[in-house]
Amino acid sequence: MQTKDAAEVRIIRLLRAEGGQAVSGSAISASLGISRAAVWKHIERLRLMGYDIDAQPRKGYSLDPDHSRPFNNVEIAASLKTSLVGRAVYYYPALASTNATAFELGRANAPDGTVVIADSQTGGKGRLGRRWESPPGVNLYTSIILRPPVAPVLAHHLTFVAAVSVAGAVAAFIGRRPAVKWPNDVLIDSRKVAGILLEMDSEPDRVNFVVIGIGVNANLKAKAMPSAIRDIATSLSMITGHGVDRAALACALYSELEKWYKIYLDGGLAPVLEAWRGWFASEGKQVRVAAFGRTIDGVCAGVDVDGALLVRTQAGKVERVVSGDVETV
Ligand code: BT5
Repeated sequence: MQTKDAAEVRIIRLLRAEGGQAVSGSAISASLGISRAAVWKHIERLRLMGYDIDAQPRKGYSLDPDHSRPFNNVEIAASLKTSLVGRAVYYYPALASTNATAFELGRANAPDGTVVIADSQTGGKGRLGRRWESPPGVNLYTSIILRPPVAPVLAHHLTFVAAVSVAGAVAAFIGRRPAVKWPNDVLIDSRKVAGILLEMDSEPDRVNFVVIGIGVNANLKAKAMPSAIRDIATSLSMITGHGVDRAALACALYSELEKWYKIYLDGGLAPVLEAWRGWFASEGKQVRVAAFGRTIDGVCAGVDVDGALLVRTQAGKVERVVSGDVETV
């Protein structure tokens, strides 16, 4: 686990601030309040984590600014601009599911805003027992623990908080606007680039915590795409034609999430839904909804104040859908 205040995170920040110039061991030790031997130990560990740190006698340590940045919890904690989301960062090379690990951490009283990240998942989960393809080395798989002071029946609001956050972060990386599909997909050119899975631990009238699981296809290449999603998925790099720094993507996502979570806590769902509608592309379109073994065909009439999907059927009746899968037809 890393936090913004951990020694290795502070060393990376210090070295980065010098833009490749050397910082003496004694300056680092004074700044962090630790011995020079301890500084050396941390530098050794950082090198093992993939940081290209040079040590020169009498000059000190420097970090090559042009070297590609590794993807780990030090890098994420060092780049964070948030105060709540990411206050504790857990990184793992491989997990069954970041949501499952976040759930365990939540039960063990991990603080509000704790995040879990994995480079790969062996059992990445979608909704309703579906699978989230999670190959190593390319994408972002992260889960965020939040402890909102809301009743369990309102916890699904956080799906919308997450969706506007993911859409905002994705837009910043590709330089154009993605679309959100009700309730939880982010699409570019009708292909899925990100998915959101909300899980919660609650008592009858109180949410203990929610886990917001987010998967974003970042550097997945068309050729490497698992066959199950080849025809329906895309990635940020497929859209932009260049690679994405996953630590920067994670931090952009955490900043957006912190911003929208605060807006939700201060103003309720209304301002979040207003933003969400701005990304929603299905209103006025012919849709087919599969919900609880039932199929509803009709024209999408938007979402109501609680985020439920409204579908006007041919008979003129407006159906209200709280959970299901929507296809535009
Ligand atoms: C979702 O479910 O879209 C929620 C996905 C959440 C994944 C994150 S990763 C971090 C965290 N830890 C987890 O274990 N999960 C969360 P759903 O709406 O049910 O969509 C699942 C469907 O999306 C699958 O049936 C596939 O059709 C498609 N799919 C699977 N993997 C994909 C991928 N990498 N990119 C795009 N589409 C994918």
